[in-house]
Amino acid sequence: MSKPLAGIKIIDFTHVQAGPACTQMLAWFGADVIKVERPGSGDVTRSQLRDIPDVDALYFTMLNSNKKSLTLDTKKPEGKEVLEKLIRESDVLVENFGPGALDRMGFTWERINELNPKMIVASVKGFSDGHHYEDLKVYENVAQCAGGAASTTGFWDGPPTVSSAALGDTNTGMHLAIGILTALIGRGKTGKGQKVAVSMQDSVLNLCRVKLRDQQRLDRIGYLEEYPQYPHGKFTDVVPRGGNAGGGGQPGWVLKCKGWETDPNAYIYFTIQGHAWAPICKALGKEEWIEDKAYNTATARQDKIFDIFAVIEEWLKDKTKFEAVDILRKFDIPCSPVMSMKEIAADPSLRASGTITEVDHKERGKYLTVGSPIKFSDTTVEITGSPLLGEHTDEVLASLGYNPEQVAALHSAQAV
Ligand code: CAO
Repeated sequence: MSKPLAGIKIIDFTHVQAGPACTQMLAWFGADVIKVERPGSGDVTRSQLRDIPDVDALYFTMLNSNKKSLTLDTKKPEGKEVLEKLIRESDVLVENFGPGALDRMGFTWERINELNPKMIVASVKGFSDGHHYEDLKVYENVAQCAGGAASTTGFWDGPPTVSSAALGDTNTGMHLAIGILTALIGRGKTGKGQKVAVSMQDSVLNLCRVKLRDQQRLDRIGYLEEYPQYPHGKFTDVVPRGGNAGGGGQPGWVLKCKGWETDPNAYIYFTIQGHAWAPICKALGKEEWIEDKAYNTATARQDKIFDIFAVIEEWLKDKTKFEAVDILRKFDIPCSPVMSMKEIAADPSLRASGTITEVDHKERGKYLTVGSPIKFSDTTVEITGSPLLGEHTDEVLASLGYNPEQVAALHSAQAV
């Protein structure tokens, strides 16, 4: 069966992570994604953090699967001409250059719209248009700080902390993918393309929605009952860092299991779901707490929640994180082992579902990547290796109508 996005042609003018994560996902779902890269060097991630000399780095291969690579110097007149032809024939152009770079190249929104009124132009920037920081170049951790994630992550006695999850990069790319698909559906109704813009700050903030909820609650009542600061600690006028506390109405914490002294990940996350109090007591062998008024409501437990966690840790002392979860799941308690990346790479369920998948690369051989987290009933997502730099240059030029002599001329002008 043809893939849902088959026939959609995308000029992928992206680099590093935010843009490539977006176009990679669209390529997985069948779009024809042509990555445009500078001749000679290409996407900077090809050579960043290499583990094998002279071979595309994993940073690149894991974000650029299922794409074609066209080298093109879009600052040269010959290169601009090729890009113009591509724009005329494509549906979407995605870019995440620094602010103003596309305009400086001569490809303003107005110019692209003139070349192809059906074209959707999708951009990632650090900050949104008109923002007082709109001129800033931005990387992942900068966005996490700008979007409110860092000030609310970590422990209260430590500095603002960034997450290892790519909230600024891949998350922004996923927002952009939604924007592009929305614009494509819109174009089906109006026949017109449009500009889709997503900022990294906004995308981080969109994931920090509950922290803005907490700021407003704090402003009104002066405390936040689900934070470890309550009721024994102090609140200021800003949302504090809550360590590993649960962000909703269910208290939770990371708890030590057997072996934590030597294994940095011998922990589980344990959630005390209000209506699961009786099963929790049964699982822990603390049946006397079930009816005890000092324990049997969420409010009664609040001031001794860390004493309760200490009792659970005592119970966990002789159990590995996997043994503990195997017991707790029978009591319907929301919990998980803290998984290391090594454990995730070997996890049989993640392998079976294709979320962790092995891909072949022409020069690197086999490597692991994260496959599609989105599963379909009728669409199989196959992940193919990332392209070598310029691997599809001649093929793409031929598809644009360039004959072999013209292709050779572009090569000798170093425009491709
Ligand atoms: N041919 C010719 N020139 C090319 C080209 C090509 N194929 N591809 C890129 N270039 C040029 C651009 O036109 C630009 O030139 P000018 O600055 O002279 O106009 C130049 O390369 C550099 O582009 P850049 O500003 O995007 O690159 P940078 O390394 O300085 O900055 C980054 C990188 C990521 C900080 C910046 O691109 C950015 O802020 N992007 C938006 C936010 C974003 O996506 N960040 C996430 C990155 S993932 O962590």
